[in-house]
Amino acid sequence: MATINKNYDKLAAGYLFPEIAKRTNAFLQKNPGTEVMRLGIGNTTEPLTHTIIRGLQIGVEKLASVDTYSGYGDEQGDKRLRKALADRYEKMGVKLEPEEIFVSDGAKPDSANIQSIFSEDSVVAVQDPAYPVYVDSNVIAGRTKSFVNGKYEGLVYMPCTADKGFFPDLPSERVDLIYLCSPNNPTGAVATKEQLKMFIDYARLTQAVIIFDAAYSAYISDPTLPKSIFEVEGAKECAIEINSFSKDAGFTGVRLGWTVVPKTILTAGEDASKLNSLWNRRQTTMFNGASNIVQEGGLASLTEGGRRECQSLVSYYMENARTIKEGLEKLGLKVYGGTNAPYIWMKTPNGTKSWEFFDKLLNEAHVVCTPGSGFGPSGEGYVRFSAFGHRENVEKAVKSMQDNLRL
Ligand code: PGU
Repeated sequence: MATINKNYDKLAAGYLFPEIAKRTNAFLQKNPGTEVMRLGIGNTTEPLTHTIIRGLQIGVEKLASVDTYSGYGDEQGDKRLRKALADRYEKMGVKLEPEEIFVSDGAKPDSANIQSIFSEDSVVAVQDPAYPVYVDSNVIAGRTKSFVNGKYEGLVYMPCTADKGFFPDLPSERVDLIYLCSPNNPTGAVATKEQLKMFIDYARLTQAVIIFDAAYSAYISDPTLPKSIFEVEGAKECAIEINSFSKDAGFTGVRLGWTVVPKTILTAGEDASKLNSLWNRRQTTMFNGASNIVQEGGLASLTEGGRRECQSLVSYYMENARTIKEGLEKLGLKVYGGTNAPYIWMKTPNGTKSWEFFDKLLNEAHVVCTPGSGFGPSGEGYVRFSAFGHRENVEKAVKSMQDNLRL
């Protein structure tokens, strides 16, 4: 008799973004013909650039001829792409072997799956609020107990509050795995080198491992802020980094990402290369490599021309971020983020709960946001706006909020 993985029953709610889509669709059914402006999910809207399209076309053309056709590739990714990514790190002063870089079909699956190479009884710490995948994947893996008062028992929440610039203090109890995300989803805060160093020193001292999600690193324009945790001394001994082609190359639907597992990470009683070989084992067993067509597109995005074009995509979305930020500020609202990050994190007025404000915004201004409480208990009383919309839509949303929102 089959029994289900009961850990799924522990999950407090449905996955955040389908829940938002469900509520938006319910609103549209009740109000047919209403134009809704979506600043909820961080989903890209602008077309792929010329160089990337050409790269993808090359990938397709190769499949049309017996001489250049390829079937299954290396599960870890095309060697050329791993090398190009290593070169990209080198430009930041970070030396990595291509064998330390694993190409994947995106940062979401990697950030959900990475926990599987750690022991079941690992104590996990997350920033609060955080991208929900870190928490939910550990709940499913059985590392938590019940959901009580907005928190999973057994999970260590590191509050990220406005008074501390949305960066957490070190955990006060002993933890084994620490998820950090910078630029942060949802708060838009970017960690400084000093802040990361504090966590790296802690991790080295306690042999904890940091899982660093850098999916939005391309949005950092301040040269003093680190785009990779490996820019900070000591990180190669304690950190795994996850990244994506989604947010700068526009691959949200195309699907491509990568994870760096250095061969120098210290874990209790194991060789330093053990985590690298475990992730290799995991990927070769459970993943058959990213699409060969898509990897050609990824390679094209890393050429000089490709990088330049991606930079203009990033600037486009950052202009949206500015429009949203200034629009909300004009309404007298308190906002954070949106300068080196594509998310604007807004304090709801008059202590309104996040979901309540979500409904108010949808009903009054026909704008969709993401309720902060969906990212963790410290997100209550905030909402997140995504800058990944089409300009016209973003401008309409801001105007509608200014004209229709009753504050
Ligand atoms: N990591 C972070 C921190 C993210 O915010 C997202 C997307 C990803 C990874 C996903 O990267 P892929 O390479 O595309 O897999 N966050 C979006 C989309 C929601 C979702 O479920 O992924 C968001 O709105 O938060």
